Amino acid sequence: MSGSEWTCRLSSMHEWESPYYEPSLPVSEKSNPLTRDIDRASSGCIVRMLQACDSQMFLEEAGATYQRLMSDGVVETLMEVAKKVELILKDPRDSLVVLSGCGTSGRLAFLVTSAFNRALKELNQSPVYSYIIAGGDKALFSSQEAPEDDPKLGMLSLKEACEGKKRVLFIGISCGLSAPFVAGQLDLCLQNPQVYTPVLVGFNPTHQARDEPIPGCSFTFRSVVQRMEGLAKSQKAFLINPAVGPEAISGSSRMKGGSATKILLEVVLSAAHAAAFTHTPITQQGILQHMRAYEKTLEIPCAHNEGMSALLEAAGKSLQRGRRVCYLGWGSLGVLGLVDASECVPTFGADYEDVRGFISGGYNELKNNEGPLGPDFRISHEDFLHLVLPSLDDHDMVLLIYTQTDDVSDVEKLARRVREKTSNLHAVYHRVDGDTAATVQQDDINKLCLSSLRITWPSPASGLLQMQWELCTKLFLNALSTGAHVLKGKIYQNHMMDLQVTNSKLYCRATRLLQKLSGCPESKCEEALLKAVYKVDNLTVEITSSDISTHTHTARTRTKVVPLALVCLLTGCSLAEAELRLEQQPIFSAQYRLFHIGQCDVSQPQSLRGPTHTCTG
Ligand code: S6P
Repeated sequence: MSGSEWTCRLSSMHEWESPYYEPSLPVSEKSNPLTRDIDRASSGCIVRMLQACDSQMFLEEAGATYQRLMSDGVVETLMEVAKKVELILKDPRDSLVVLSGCGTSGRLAFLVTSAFNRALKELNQSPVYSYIIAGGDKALFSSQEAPEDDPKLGMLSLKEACEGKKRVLFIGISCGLSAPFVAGQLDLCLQNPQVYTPVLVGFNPTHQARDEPIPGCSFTFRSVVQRMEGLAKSQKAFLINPAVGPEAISGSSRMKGGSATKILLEVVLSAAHAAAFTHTPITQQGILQHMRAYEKTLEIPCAHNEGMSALLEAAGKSLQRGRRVCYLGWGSLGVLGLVDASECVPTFGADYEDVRGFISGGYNELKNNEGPLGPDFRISHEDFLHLVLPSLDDHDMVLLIYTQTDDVSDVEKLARRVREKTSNLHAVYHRVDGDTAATVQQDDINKLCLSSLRITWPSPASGLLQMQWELCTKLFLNALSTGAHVLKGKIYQNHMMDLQVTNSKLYCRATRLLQKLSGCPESKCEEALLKAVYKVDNLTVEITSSDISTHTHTARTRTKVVPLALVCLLTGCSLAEAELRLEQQPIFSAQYRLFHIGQCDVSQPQSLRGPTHTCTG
């Protein structure tokens, strides 16, 4: 890379921090300058762009506008919270640590809670961790965006989880400091300090916390945060809110937001466990060491760029042909597969069948609060064999996700079954250097696969290594599903066009996007959005006088509302005409270029995503 390219890369690495860069938006909603051209990038370039975005999580604080993951203040708070957890671990009577969030934040609450309760079980200790996800367990594997707007539901679910408890450490996660569900829970904690100590995890500075009124409440997210700031001085409340930079796809907090949540929670809980059970004091150095292990984990995907872009290309091809991508996972990596797959629906407007995850052992492995979730949520490998495998062929991609500590003979058996139907079989697996167990089976699996990403780790298997495997797998899967949808043409610049408008955050994001892409005033954009939501060319008074929750409720059953609204705004055509145009040209990023900037030749499928951007370095 030349000197000027490097300077240019560095400046876009930090550009988002300038007070003049998209000043009205919080960090979590800004668009990332590094991925501005991701919609026109090659698969290799997409992989590198996503990695560059992930590496922003560990940028140094020196001279920066915002505090970072490893800033002194953040590390100090992590130590204080770890000490609170340690106290509960040492005397768990009538006590609970609750982790709660909406969407991805709730899914990570579940993942982390499961891992640390498992660790307690191995030590013959009773579980002290509990998770809450807005919308209940079905939200673990499907998009349930509406409960995010309900602060009362948040409060009630917290009260229910903590019934009879005298001491609760509540960890509320909201990457954007925005979810009313979490605000309601934090408010409950602040009103009952004799029982609850609130901790907030998110990735915006406090002054960027959402300040929109919440219907039926006297507080906003920001006012709750301000009350917590006051109490933080006396350690009666804790705020952990470093900035990790804008997401690669604007607002897609399942990516860095989710990864950073996992890192922070695991650092805190690991330190607390070490203090309570192995007399290892909680120190700044210990916390930083654990963080650096994660920072190193980020380098692993970089070492597998070629294999990664081949996987992304294969997944992209399957999706472009309207075929499937299936993840078959084992253990906690299987959970990550389930989560990544289910997030494609709200993130990319994907069909439930486009990307699906399955886990060995199904619900027995999962041990979620509500147990099996019924016929709409089939997640085991047996379900895959019965329901999905029979319809697969070479155009469908299947990815095995496992580690050497899983039942490798089971992996081989399943690989053989899959191979009978499709040659488009791939594997990502983790092993420890020098471990020769199951080498023969491993070689057999490799022979069955079109490509295998073998990730070799230097240290012996341990709790920390399992967490690193998980983070690494999360980064891989997020990159794979994001990249494949970019290749499918679902993204314009670095914005998701076809977002669902099913809660107030998404409604505001959709209106903003329409403003940005059409150049029309906010009121006109909101009007166009409502017309698309209600499927009318003229808005009635009843519609315009309804509140956002009515709009988002109606939008649950609608598809392509943002693309439709944009076509109407750009061309002035009716909804029916806009629908027709989208049918003729379903790849919306191309449609947009065609209408707006005339860059795209729709007759040439290769050029649908516009001229390919080449990336250096
Ligand atoms: C984001 C994901 C969403 C969010 C959810 C909670 O990629 O699709 O489901 O996780 O909206 O967001 P937050 O900011 O409260 O963590």
